[in-house]
Amino acid sequence: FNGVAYPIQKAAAAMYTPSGQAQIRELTDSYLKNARIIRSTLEEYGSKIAEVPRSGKKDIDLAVQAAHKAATRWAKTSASQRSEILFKIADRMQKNLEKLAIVETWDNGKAIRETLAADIPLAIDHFRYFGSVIRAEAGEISDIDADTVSMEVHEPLGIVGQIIPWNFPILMLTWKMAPALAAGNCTIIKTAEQTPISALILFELIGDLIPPGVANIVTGFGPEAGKPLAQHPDIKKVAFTGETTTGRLIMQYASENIIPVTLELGGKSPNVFLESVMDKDDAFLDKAVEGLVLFAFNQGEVCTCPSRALIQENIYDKFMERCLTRISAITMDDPLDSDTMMGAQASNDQYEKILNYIDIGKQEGAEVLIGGEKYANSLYPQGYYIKPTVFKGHNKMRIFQEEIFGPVLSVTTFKDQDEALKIANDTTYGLGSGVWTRDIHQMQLLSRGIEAGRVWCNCYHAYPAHASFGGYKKSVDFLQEQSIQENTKKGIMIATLFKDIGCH
Ligand code: TXE
Repeated sequence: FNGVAYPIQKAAAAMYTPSGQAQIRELTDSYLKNARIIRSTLEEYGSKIAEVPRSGKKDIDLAVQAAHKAATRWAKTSASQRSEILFKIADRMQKNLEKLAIVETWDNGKAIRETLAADIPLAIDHFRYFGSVIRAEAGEISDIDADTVSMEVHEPLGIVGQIIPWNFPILMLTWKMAPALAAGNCTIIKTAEQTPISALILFELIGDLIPPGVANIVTGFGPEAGKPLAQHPDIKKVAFTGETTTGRLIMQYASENIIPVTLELGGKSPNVFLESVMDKDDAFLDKAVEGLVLFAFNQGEVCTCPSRALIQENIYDKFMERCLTRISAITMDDPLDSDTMMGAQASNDQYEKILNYIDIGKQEGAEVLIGGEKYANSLYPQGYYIKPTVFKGHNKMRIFQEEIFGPVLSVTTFKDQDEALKIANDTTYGLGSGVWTRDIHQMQLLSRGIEAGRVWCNCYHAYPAHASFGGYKKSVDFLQEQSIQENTKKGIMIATLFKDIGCH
């Protein structure tokens, strides 16, 4: 992990630390000019910024026809031709980094420092990654007997349907589209109705690089545009990211035509903090606290964000005191301001959902340690801002069991390793998780014992394209489509000292 210069690590560094702030400043100098222009065009809160098509079955049919025309020729292109196109897409995105970051912030509400330093650079890196690995992909030959060999070759599926959510519009699109195109498939992407704009702008930017019909984009609502896509008899695979109940529907639709499905659904990611995070000078402790605060409170609209913190009871007081101090330092302001650490929630629905869960937590008797209410941003007083919130309670509460998808952290304590494991696995989800300890034995035990597709150890939310990820239980199979050869994996990512995450 040390030495992997990965954009999200830099983004992480940039969030809270003085040196990180300087890095972000460098990135944002030229951007700020644009941001001011954009801001001055936003006359009042709630103004319309764009109109997008509300597509339906007819549009899906058109997209499938377009893909159908392109599919045979595209499938016959060489891996190096496709690789070159993916690299060109990455280069074009790199040149337009600021534009894409601003649009993404506008579309979703997340802070510009995230889109500028994480979302868009990660997307660019994934196009480069899949442009590279497709050239290295090799089949296998088995010797059957002296006269016979059996060959395994990889062939594209054809047209794939990809339905994405609103929390990482461009990155989510990339996670789905880059491997599909690399493998020689044509794709039809259905964006989330809340955030269609950045994906359209991206397509405008890269449209001339991709042969017509190979990559198609459709905007609109789930039941109107997503359903006919998942049901379409000419679709050979559906990839979906979103809510678990929607995932179930997608499986039903796809089953009508026996279409294989990849689902990435919700999460309730436990992060276990063991007593050995305490060290002589508190350096390790501070890093662990930083890791939790940084990733729990970037709007919390990340399927793997640490939404449950399990803290060993003998370190709870000191740990929590530091944690709350860090949380109080989080700045919430205009998402386009590069000093803003936490932006707005993505939509009114999501905002209401989170506030409702905050009420549920209070009614369940959980103790509010910080936050627990909306935040009135001076620039957009009616914007969808919620204060970073920490509840103390127990794992049977709904706020510990259900996906809130907001800046709400549910905290509980445990006595020993066995109890930690029991609490961590007491959930229907199994997506992300974290283990924080200086004891390698505990790390090994917990990282193998936690039922989650990714266990980060002494680090968090690093998403290198070349690190595997899976999913357990109702989270199904996270990022399976990231791998061109599909299979389910559990990824354990260990950072020895957590130093390159740049918390200090
Ligand atoms: O998700 P939906 P929503 C969770 C999170 C959030 C909740 C609701 O807890 O609060 O889901 O978010 C399309 N047929 N996650 O309502 O509805 C929809 O148009 C076909 C976790 O936005 O699942 C969009 O493109 N498609 C998640 C996509 O599905 C349908 C990220 C996701 O929307 C459809 C987002 C239908 N019947 C939300 N209904 C994660 N794991 O990252 C909707 N869609």
